[in-house]
Amino acid sequence: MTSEIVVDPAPHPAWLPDGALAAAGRRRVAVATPEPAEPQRGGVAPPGSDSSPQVVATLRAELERATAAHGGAVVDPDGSPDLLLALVHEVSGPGARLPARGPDTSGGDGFRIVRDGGRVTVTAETPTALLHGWFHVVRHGETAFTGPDVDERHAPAFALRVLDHWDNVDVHPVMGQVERGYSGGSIFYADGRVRDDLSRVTTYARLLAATGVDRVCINNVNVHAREARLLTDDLPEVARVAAAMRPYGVRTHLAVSFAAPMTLGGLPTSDPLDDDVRAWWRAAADRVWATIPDFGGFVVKADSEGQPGPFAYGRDHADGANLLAEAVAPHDGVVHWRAFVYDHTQDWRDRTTDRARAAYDHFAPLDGRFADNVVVQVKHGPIDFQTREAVSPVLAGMPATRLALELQVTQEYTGQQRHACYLAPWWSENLGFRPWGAGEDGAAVRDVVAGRGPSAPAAVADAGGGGIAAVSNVGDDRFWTGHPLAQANLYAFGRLAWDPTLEPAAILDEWVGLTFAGPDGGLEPRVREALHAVLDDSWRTYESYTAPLGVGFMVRPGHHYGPDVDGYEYTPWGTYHFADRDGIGVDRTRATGTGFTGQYPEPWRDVYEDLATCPDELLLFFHHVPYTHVLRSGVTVVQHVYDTHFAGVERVREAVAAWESLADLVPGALPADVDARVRERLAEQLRSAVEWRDQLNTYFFRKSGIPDAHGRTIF
Ligand code: GCW
Repeated sequence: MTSEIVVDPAPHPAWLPDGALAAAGRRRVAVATPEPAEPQRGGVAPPGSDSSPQVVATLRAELERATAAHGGAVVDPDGSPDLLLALVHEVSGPGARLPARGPDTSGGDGFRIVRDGGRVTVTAETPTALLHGWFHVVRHGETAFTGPDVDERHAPAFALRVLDHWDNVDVHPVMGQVERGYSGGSIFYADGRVRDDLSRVTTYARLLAATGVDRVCINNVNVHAREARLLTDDLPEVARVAAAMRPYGVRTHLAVSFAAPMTLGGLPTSDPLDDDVRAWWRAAADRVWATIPDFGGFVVKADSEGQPGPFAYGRDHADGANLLAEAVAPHDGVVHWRAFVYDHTQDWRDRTTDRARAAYDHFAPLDGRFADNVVVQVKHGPIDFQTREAVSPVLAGMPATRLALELQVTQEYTGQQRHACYLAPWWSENLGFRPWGAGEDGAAVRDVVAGRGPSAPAAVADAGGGGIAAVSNVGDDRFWTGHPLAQANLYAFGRLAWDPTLEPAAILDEWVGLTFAGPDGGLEPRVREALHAVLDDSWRTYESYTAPLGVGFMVRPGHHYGPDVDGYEYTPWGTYHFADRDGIGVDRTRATGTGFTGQYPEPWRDVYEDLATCPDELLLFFHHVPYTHVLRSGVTVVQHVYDTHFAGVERVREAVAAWESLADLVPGALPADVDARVRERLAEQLRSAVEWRDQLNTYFFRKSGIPDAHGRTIF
């Protein structure tokens, strides 16, 4: 008989294996509610009803599950539990009121945790906040109980913490089931409809609740004809998805098409100032909230890459966004309106048009005109989720607007979940970027999107800003994310959405401790070490063997995987590097280039403008320089390309070796299926890194004629 690997059809438990619940599960635990909040009808509240009783039921089920697995017990609140989770009308004790309330948030999301002589009490004003408190305890394992006495308050930095799915209902002929998805099909849709079995969606909501994400937009921002109908004919199906996530306090959003009044409503126009169009959107929103009372809101990509928008009617994006805002306002809904607007039919011969300028040029003049329930959602960089690019100046240019930072967890440009690339360090850099330097009290991007940017008006501040959003990397793959180690990116996004000041290495440590917890909650220390070795610097490693010095792209057009230096050079997409025999880079200066540097406030407008002060890692993003330009490291641009590409491959080899050093732990501390998948991905990463190295080095050698100073092999 051949030995077959039996594949467990259940999804991988990610960061919530039963072992991760061991510390709490061994103890006496209790839930207290101020008044009976038991759900009606056999434990399940009717779909669309208030989520609170359901989340209380979830919490009880979590405790039952943990104690059943680990020998503890669920006891009465007055039975001197080791852990008491108590819902209270108002969190009392030292400190101010819990923050993170806004008109469109689900209430106080924070909780208080007190540890006193080994007894832990968590109090919160809402069941969802209490659930977050429970997962906080889980995350801390034994130390949640054995650590020194504490009295702490925890609340999310951002009121809105969203994952956007680019999932299509129908398989798109080019983009597939999930646009830029590298983890199989959609967890929401199969066979052209919402899945019958949505249990996996509930498991997903559980994983998200354990990180801090509390909203999910369930369809692609490129809204095709089939997907548009989620807003109308398919509402009962959307309600089923919402019901699947509600038990974990996760709210549902939909991406909608700006042309819906025409394509779905049969109107002759979608003009945002047309009365019939306004009435159509109001009626559409009324129907949505009548079906799903805790629905979150709409996400819109308009006038971008072929999606319809207000420009067709000579209107601007404030007109467009406010049209939808008016429709959802009676329901406390929110509109996430994306700032990703640029000309994708550019003439490559035209050196004056600069895609990097587009979002600011379109949106900054509209500051102050957006309704209070509009969030303008801004990609972190001015181009498109590159491995390295400058921080978008839009984030500093719209003080009177609720802005959200948009990140990409799915690794479109960062190795497509075939390469291990832990993105938290990159996101942290963006969140911590200070657009005004030490000025404006040193405010950072994370302050701006929390509504605490300089001169934020009360409406922006009170709403807690626009928060954070990211494109999910999840699919119906057994490991959720294709590459098992890409789960760390999803986890890290959720944790940074809750607390953007967390250290990436500390987040990774949490993720490892939970994900690789043994049955009793313990972790083999070598697993921790190896995962830090593989992941801590993996984003910089990826950067080193791909596009250099902030120039971006150089990927294969269309699918965006693997090297193709000139792939986009003569295309309409506006993503050029301008390499010739003498030099490379995009001149975005005010003096001689596109003037993009002028979109930044001081100090960056001058720091980036001047070759002498522009940071090397963004050199080619802002300047066109000769290959012989000497970097701060003392080497020339072309030598830097050679050095980093050779070194990058060696670092991938080291990652492979670090993983292989765990071979004796398989199976056991390291499950065989995880090991097999990671090995397969690492082999592809190494192959691909070699390809990147050789193509990039050869390209620049052939262009410049300058040999490698160390005489290494270039083709
Ligand atoms: O990065 C680009 C992707 C598109 C995507 C677009 C966007 C959903 O290549 O696939 O479309 O960004 O963010 O809208």
